[in-house]
Amino acid sequence: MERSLVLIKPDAMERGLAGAIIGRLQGAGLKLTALRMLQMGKALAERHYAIHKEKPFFEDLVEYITSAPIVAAVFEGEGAVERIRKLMGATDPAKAEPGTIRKDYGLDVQRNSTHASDSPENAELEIKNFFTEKEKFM
Ligand code: IDP
Ligand code: MG
Repeated sequence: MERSLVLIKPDAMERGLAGAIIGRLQGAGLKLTALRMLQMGKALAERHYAIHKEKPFFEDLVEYITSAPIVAAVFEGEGAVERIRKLMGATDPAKAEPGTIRKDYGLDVQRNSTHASDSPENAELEIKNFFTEKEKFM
């Protein structure tokens, strides 16, 4: 089944929005299959956002995403990647469609509340940065 990595970013965590955002994805029929809270270190942030390392906003982005604890989640479903991108809306909340998560919760183009994978292939790579396949605790 198709999977997507979702991150609830520091701006949303600081406003207590993790439950609301997870609830919206579950309410849309996506299945939550992994969940953890963590504070990203610089190395993980640079790996997760490696594709943007030449962008002018890269350093700021790494500083922001490592600034506070986040929630990482895996959601599963048919066409999950595209469905979740649609539910989140455009990168810039000001340009996001009404009713999307970023329109409702995002603050600006950087502090846009969520990350979601942009292809099934990238989802599988991104998930590996945050989860091992079979976790057991005792
Ligand atoms: P996406 O999260 O919608 O896939 P990307 O272009 O992959 O958007 O950018 C990754 C993240 O980098 C965005 O979610 C946002 O937090 C930040 N970002 C993107 N563009 C800008 C910008 O122009 N200024 C500041 N931050 C940006
Ligand atoms: Mg992206």
